[in-house]
Amino acid sequence: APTIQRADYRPLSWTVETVDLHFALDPEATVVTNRMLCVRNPDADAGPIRLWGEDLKRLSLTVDGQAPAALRESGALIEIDAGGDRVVVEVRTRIDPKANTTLSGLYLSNGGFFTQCEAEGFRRITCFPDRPDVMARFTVTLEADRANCPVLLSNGNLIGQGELPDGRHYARWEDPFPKPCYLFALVAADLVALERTVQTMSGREVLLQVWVEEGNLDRCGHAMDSLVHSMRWDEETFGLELDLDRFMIVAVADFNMGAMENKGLNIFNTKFVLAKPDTATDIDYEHVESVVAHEYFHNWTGNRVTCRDWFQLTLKEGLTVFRDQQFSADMLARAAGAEGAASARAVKRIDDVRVLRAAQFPEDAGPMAHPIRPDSYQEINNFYTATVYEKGAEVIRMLHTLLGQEGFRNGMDLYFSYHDGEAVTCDDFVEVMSEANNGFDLDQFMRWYSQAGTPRVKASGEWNAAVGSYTLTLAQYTPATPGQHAKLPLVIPVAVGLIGPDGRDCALRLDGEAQDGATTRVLKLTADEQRFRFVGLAAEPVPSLLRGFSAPVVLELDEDDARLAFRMAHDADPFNRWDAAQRYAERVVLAMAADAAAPVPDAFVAAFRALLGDGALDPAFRAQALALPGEAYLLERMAPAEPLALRAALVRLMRTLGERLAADWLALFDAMQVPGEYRYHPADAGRRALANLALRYLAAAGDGEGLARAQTRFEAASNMTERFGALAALVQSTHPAREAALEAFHARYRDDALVLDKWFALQAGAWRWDDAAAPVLDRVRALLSDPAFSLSNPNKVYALLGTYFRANPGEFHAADGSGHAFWAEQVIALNGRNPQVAARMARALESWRRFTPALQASIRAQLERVLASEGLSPDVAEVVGKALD
Ligand code: BAL
Ligand code: ZN
Repeated sequence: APTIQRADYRPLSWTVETVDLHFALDPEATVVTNRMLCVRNPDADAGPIRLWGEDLKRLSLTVDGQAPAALRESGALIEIDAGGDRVVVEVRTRIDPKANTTLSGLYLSNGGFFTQCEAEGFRRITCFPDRPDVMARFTVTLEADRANCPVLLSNGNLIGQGELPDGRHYARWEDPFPKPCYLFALVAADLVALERTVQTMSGREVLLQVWVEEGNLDRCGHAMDSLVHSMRWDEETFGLELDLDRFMIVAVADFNMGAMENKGLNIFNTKFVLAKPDTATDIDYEHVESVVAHEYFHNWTGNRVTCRDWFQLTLKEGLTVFRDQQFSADMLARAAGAEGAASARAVKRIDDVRVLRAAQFPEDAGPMAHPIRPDSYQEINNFYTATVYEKGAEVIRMLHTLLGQEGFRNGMDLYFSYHDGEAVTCDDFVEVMSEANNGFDLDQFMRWYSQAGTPRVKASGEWNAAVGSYTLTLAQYTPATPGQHAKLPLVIPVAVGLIGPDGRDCALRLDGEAQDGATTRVLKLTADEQRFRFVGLAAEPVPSLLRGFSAPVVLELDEDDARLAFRMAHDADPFNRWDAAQRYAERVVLAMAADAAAPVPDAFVAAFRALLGDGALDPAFRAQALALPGEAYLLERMAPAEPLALRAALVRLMRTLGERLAADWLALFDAMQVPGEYRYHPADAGRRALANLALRYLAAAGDGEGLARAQTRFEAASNMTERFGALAALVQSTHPAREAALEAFHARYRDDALVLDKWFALQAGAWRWDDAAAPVLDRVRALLSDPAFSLSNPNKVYALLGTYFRANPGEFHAADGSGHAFWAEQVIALNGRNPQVAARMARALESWRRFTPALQASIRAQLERVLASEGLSPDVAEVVGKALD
């Protein structure tokens, strides 16, 4: 596929002012009539009207009612010559939603019609200038069979509805706000809604609806509450109000992404809407809340102000992820009360950083590495990445840190006052941030938008006892990434504290500055290397750097075990306290992976035990601090990566911590029981998480009492968090009850697709604790033919295949190459059905060059096999091609 370059952006010669769409919906032959008022763009060069269409049967195309004078086609692009400044182009197309397995454009799910248009799905519905910089006002008429599709929804406000002959009916919708076509949506299905009416900050009444299949109505309450909380938060935090009379969320079981922010009609993967205690875990509840918030926040950051072109994707995604992270942190802090707020915020920060390290750091170090604002792509769908989203959010967070809460808010206000209703660029955003802050210099900061790769910050300290000064030297470098060899220094905010020998933070004073009593301050690292001299210190301090993870970098700092244990016990910054535990665990596990005979150090067990038993610490925080670093992250830290050795080390470490701390874990489990009926509340969730973690360690150690507790909990649990936690512990053991528990779980939830996803994932992600046990691949293969599994449903693919490929490296990278061959088989099978999903699975092997030579040879052969396969989609071709490059 051709490569598209950011630098090639040109405005279109013609845009669209209004569009009137008519859908005669039919599962196999839907006819779409699209009447566009096309207008010449005064800011562009003269040229033809450009439309894109893909997989369409074009029935007719007229310009002002006539056949066009000249029409040229090349691939998906259609060019039409037109005179004058305003013309009406009418296109009729026929599409086959039933045959559309890509889930992009118009498709069927359980008999209903749904759409997904971002990034370029609209061109699979009709011919249109399918770019985000074309913002038009949409009016939409839907016609469908009333019995099959009693509910007909589109963006905006309902302006008409009625009956038609032959059992059909129609609805007409009008969206008052101009929007790009990627925000268009329709739903025609048999659904019911949970409704609520609320008042916005200016006193307007708005109708909120969550639409689901009838049997799911009892699982919508949390999504509705989350929506109301999101609305309030955006009003209070940014002064942003809902701009429509009606806001709808629709749940659909077949969906490529998590959810989609279509104007006024958000379409969601059921996974991020449905929740009730018996079927959803605390983590599911959290995810529902944050995804509802994310999509709702897009209404301003994404819809009212959108992207000029797809290279600017992080303009809306990085900013909106930052907003949803802040929202979740505020919600957690509020629930925790004044005393627990800091810890609650840190727990959220830890969650976000775990995701960044597990998904984004490897991406930044692999063949798909790209800046948060990429310079080129072959297939835009491949760039909905952890870099654009999560690193993008980190970049916004750094802006927030540099400008402060108020400065950031001023910048946001100015952004909307300048750009409401426009399609803009990342430069536009950063420019208003600067302007709203007295011209704050952000020129160098812009490098975060153009440089790929995870920067390294190397820190070292020098203590001068004679004068009581501590000189911190910070140096930065960013490793080369594909196509970007030379890197320039970035603006890196480094939040610093200095811990005294008594474990308390020292008051910070830089040489030449007055004492202000602060114990954490943000240093701005802008050069390759800088020194910061702290004075007035009574004794040599222990540095605590990058507090709160103030920048998305790898911190390189020589700390011995004793110092890590000290910070694990004393760092006043809860994020860094967690990070010290992670660093210590990483060091121990990597040493064990390098040497199968290396023991688990007593000092580590002691430091772990101290955290475990520290009742002053919030349970949710302890659950984070006692969980080992993620396997994907650890692999990233190994050179070369040896997944089997790493797994063996993790098995041994889990076992040892389970055995040596068995009594502590048992006591902790008992102490963390949550009495009474289930409610989703962060405090309860923290206790349940810690209890579940205790069971994991006990099960890993094969502890009889622990396993008995797991079995009892599994059988008696009143909610999914406890039931699934117990099941997960049993599965992570060699206990004979393991299989029976899996079967019982299946029997109980056989008709519940979302719960079965958990069941698939648990088995695909299982570790082997018994050398004689069969490879997990045997189980994954068997599950492929389970009646509940389907390659056509993305959630099923992510649960079974995604978990095996991405979350079970110790099995997937079996030395005989069986996992790799299976990967190729499945990627090829998916490619023909759903290229987006196939490409996501394909990415599981992109970092193959980091592995040992034998694994590299095995993976390369399978990458080549996929590349040579027939009918490869541009999506998969880009991933595999870049991996082999
Ligand atoms: N815009 C795609 C889905 C999301 O990021 O909300
Ligand atoms: Zn988004």
